[in-house]
Amino acid sequence: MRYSIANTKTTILLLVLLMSSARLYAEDGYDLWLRYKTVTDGKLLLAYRNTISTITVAGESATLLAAKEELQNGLKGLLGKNIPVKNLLHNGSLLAGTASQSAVTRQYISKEEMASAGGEGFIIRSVNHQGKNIIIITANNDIGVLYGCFHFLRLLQTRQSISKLAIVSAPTLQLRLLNHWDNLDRYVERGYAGISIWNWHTLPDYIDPRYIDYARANASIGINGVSLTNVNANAMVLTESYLKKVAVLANIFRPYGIKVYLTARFSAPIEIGKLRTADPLNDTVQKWWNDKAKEIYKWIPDFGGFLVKANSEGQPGPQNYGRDHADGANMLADAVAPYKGIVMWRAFVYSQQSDDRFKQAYAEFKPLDGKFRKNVLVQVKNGPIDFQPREPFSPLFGAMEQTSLLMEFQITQEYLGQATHLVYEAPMFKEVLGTDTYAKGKGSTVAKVIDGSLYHNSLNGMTGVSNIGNDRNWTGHPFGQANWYALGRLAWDYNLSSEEIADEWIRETFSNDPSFVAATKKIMLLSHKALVNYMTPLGLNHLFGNGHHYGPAPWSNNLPRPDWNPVYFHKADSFGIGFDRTVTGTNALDQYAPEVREQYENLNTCDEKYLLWFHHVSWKHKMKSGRTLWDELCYYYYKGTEDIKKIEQQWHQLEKHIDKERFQHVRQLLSIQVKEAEWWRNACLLYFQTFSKIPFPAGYEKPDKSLEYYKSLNFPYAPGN
Ligand code: GCV
Repeated sequence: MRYSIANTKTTILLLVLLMSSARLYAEDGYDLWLRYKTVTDGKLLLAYRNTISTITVAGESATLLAAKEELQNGLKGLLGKNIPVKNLLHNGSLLAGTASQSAVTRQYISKEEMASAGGEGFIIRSVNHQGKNIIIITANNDIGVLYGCFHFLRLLQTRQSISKLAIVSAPTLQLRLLNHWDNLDRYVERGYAGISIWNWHTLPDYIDPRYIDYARANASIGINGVSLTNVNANAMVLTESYLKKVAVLANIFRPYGIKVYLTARFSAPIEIGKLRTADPLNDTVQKWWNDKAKEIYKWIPDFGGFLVKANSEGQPGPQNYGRDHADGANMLADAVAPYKGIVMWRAFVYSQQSDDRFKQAYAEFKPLDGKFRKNVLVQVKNGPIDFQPREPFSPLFGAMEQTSLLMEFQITQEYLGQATHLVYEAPMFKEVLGTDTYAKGKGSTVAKVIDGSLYHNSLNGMTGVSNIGNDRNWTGHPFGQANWYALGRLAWDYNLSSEEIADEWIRETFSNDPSFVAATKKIMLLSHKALVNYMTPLGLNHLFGNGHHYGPAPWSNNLPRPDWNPVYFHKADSFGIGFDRTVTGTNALDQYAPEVREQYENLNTCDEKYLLWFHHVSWKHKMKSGRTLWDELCYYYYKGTEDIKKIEQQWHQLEKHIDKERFQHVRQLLSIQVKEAEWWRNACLLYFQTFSKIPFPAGYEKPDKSLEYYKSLNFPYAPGN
């Protein structure tokens, strides 16, 4: 065989080209849940093709153009053929537009029905119009039409029948937000999926197509606002050169119904305004913020408003000037009020002076109830401490009758194995939303507090601290996408079950193969429980290594502030373990309504999943299972680890059902997760055993390493260090 050098070069080139085109089409997770792969069930494909023949969009706004494009692309993918856009209606037309723009729509959908869709909701209806079967997707506003189009595509993506549609859907919450903790240098605080997607350097001139796909993804799940920057804020973002960049992002997001918010550093008047003070009661400071608001709205006419972290973890705030949170929030609220802006003022505060970090937010904010302007929401983390794997609800929910509260969940898995562990967070979100605060008697759930219905608040909403970065698949762990998805879907309708949301997401993201869907759903629904058990069972919390918050370090006690050290949180001693928050302890339980307090204050009736949140319990205490507390702790640490092993095995069975890229990615991460569950279990139990002095119950495999070994591990490269 004769091979010339030129031939060899050509072959190599061809191979490289082939490989790179294979890479282009590889399933890298970029498309999220908007994959729009052609329906493979021939019968169903035919039924869909017979039902949809053309697209008609009534109107030409940027939002409706986005809707049209999404329908065209989505249907082309799903149906495997072009669906033409036509002005006239045909049999099989999809008619999208507001009722005001379409006489045909008005003919079939009454004013009352339209009213039920509200400002952002939509209606999807199959009708027979002059002998033609058509499907109407309508709303009171263009954005509702776009949401309706995404929902319609979801029906096909999840293989539902579209033959007789009669859907009305309206969001349960007004503000459905993401909070990015992205710094201007693109470092993402608690971000585990690369650097920030906001490329401040190339903005405003270069528009990364990712910005548009980000907006599409958010709109598809109903997210309607994003705070772009870290709550540990940099005042520079409020300067003109950055506002021009922010304005470009706002322009991109606007057609998708997404408003932009910025974090406001409280000391900005000093840092970028050259004032000598940031005292909120000072006239010059107030004028500075008023002028700043005017300038912002010049660049971004629909700017959403400010998100503020003040007097928390070293951030400046009104207390620096002897003022309170209401003084600070109201000053900013007054500045944005003329433009219908809002202020989201965070309640994540805790100080060294308090005898219990759990109590601090309530102690500072409860006395201020009624003092905030109407355009202020107090943004409260779901639990009283800090996004632990499981927390009881923050006592502020239900306690603030005259204040709008915004729920803050954390999508990024700071304390949940970050982007390495597979954890589906919807069950955790739902657990909090469904808990009864008893603030106005039985049925006063946290959900009813944050949707404003309990106290008739004018503003309401939910936000998630984003897990998005510039990793090709957006979230690092392929299953991290499910948590972004779940936050949006729950903010739209918190009555959806974790199972329903998982079902949708799996079908849209991976496959509709029934055995894959069933098995993956099982994995997802078990994952949070498993993680709680191998990390912090029975109400343990904050056992994480300082700084990185990744691995276990329950022994850690070297930080100057006691409430930053794990030993402060678990209080293990020779008698037992747990934090006494009853009257014999810090009495934090008193911050809850009496019915909630009663549920938790009795050691024997307290829900055991929260036991060590509220009680210091003897190692020998008899649990409901009949085991002693020590044995129960061992039982759960081992159970969590076994469950994650089970999940790993179940995933291995699924290889043939999906693409090899994502299968392998998840498989390899699961093998790390299994090892790390064992690490958590062994490190925690060996350490707690130094107090309990009780052997492991019979039948458990003994840790193969010593406590000294686990204590010697450190993570200089872990994010957060
Ligand atoms: C943005 C925790 C995190 C911090 C975060 C803070 C907050 O303490 O570890 O990184 O700071 O919460 O929510 O403000």
